[in-house]
Amino acid sequence: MKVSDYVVDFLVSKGITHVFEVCGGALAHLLDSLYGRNDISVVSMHHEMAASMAAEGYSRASENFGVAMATSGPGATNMITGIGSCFFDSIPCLFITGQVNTYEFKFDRPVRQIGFQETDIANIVRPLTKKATLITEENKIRYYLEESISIAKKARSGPVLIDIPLNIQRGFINPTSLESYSEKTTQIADAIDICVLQDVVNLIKSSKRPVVIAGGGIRLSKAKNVLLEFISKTGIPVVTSLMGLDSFPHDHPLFAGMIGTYGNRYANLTVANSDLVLALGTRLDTRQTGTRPDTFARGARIVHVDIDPSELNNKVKADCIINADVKKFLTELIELDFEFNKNRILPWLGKIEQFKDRYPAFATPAGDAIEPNHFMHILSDFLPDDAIICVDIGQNQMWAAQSLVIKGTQRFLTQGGMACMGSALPMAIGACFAKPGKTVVVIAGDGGIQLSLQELQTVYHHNLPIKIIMLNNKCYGMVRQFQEQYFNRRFQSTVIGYSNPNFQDVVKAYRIDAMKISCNAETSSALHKLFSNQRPMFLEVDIAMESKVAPKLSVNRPIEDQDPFLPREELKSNLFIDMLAEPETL
Ligand SMILES: Cc1ncc(C[n+]2csc(CCOP(=O)(O)OP(=O)(O)O)c2C)c(N)n1
Ligand SMILES: [Mg+2]
Repeated sequence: MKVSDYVVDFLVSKGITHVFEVCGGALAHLLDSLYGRNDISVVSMHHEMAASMAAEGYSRASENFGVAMATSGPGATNMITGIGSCFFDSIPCLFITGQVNTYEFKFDRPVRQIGFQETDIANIVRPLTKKATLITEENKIRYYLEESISIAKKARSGPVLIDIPLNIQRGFINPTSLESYSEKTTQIADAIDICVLQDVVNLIKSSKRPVVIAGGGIRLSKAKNVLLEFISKTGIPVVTSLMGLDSFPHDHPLFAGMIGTYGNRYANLTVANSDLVLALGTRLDTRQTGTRPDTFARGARIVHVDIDPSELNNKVKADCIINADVKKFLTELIELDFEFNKNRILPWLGKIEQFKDRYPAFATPAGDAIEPNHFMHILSDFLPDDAIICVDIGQNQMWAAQSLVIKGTQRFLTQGGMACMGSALPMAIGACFAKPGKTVVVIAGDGGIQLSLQELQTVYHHNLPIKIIMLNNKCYGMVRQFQEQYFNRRFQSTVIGYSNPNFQDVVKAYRIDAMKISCNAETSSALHKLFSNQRPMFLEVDIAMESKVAPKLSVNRPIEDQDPFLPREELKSNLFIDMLAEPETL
């Protein structure tokens, strides 16, 4: 049997339905093995970055793993950004690259290149993958495929790459006599120490202002339902990180918003004031804690649970660290069957409601102009309970995160660590193939969409029911806002030197229906139209260039003190903890 046929059979046996790729000579045999198959399909993208991110979207949406393929040299290097995104956000994904024949590969000879487009991609992506392997023997194909998938999916999950030279692709093997990979035993202890769990129970019982921070790990460990169970048992309010945004329903009475630099003010106040933080499956990144982690939740005992031991006691020092899968932690905690008197935290819940009333995530605009946070709130009403919302990078991402009401089984897919402009559209394409029939929405800005515009052709070609909503502020808004705050409005390269095409014309050139709105009165009917059919559609939403993401945490401020700043007396009246002195340097 040909090795390339074996690779395709292997993917099918793992439940893979689609492979995202851009062709090239070094992929020739793998592509040929995909020809005419009816158990797996090829989705030909128009840029390898998009192929890598479509695989990422497929993986995020399917909760299996995605596969992208590219040719050697530029094809392989173009995938690096998607590979890195999977690494930072713990997304299991298999990247397959074609390589020149092993007899044309330089190995350790002191030349730059021997074969045409020869590029040592495995070594290049090693710091961005859990494992990157150049295959030099046909008979190792089964071993490395099995090993790679096992490593990719095992917590903490992430991307793997397999580089397959042409002569290996076309080589012949006897599939029944191939070496297989047997998984090594996991290093995580089987049961969590009962004394540690008991300590956590005691902390919960004695706390008056507890809060759960749900991170991306809740989704990754499939702990959404057990988290809901834990919350209904204890009545503890929940905030999420950006990555954890879809791990708890926003219409739940105990949902208290998203925390962080661009977090909801009420969410940040909740964490700042808490006396017990249960941080579950979150790395407590600087974007969540602010630039001074020592000031973060400084009145609270912190219990930090994470599958990755290196993330524990990393930026934030916790009182109790537990290296475990969060699903396992929550399940074992619930099994202890402890009683928790919910009444003791009623005043705390009342306070959180007060914060929500006082500092809502959006306001109804006074004039005609579209206010992005308000727009997101209206949009939520149109989204089916199982919609997959793919969100790009920039102000648009933060408005969506602050004000969409994520409910039912809705997904919110966005890149956290890599945060690459132009990622939402290809991720949506991947999500569409992973979950056919679901409404898939893209939210992007005018700057970001241009990095993936060519993929409108993929959308058209497959008639994917993707609803693209582009917020047009005619600039790189997120960086412009930064320049306004810290660079005295010197808008180099965000406004100066930046321009847009006529998006309506461009989108129509791809034979996709396009609409545009510029005032509030048009919003509802446009959204109605957008979601009235199963065709791809594009909605351009004109917003003011000056639109800001607010609130926003400035450098050196603790999370409770976001910009626009509250009068000091008002901030003080919101705090159960001591107010910090003004920072000396901003
Ligand atoms: C590939 C890439 N290049 C640069 C950046 C830095 N960056 C972050 S947000 C942003 C501006 C995004 O502009 P736009 O897509 O119009 O969104 P807006 O902030 O205006 O909503 C830039 C340039 C990035 N995240 N990704
Ligand atoms: Mg913009």
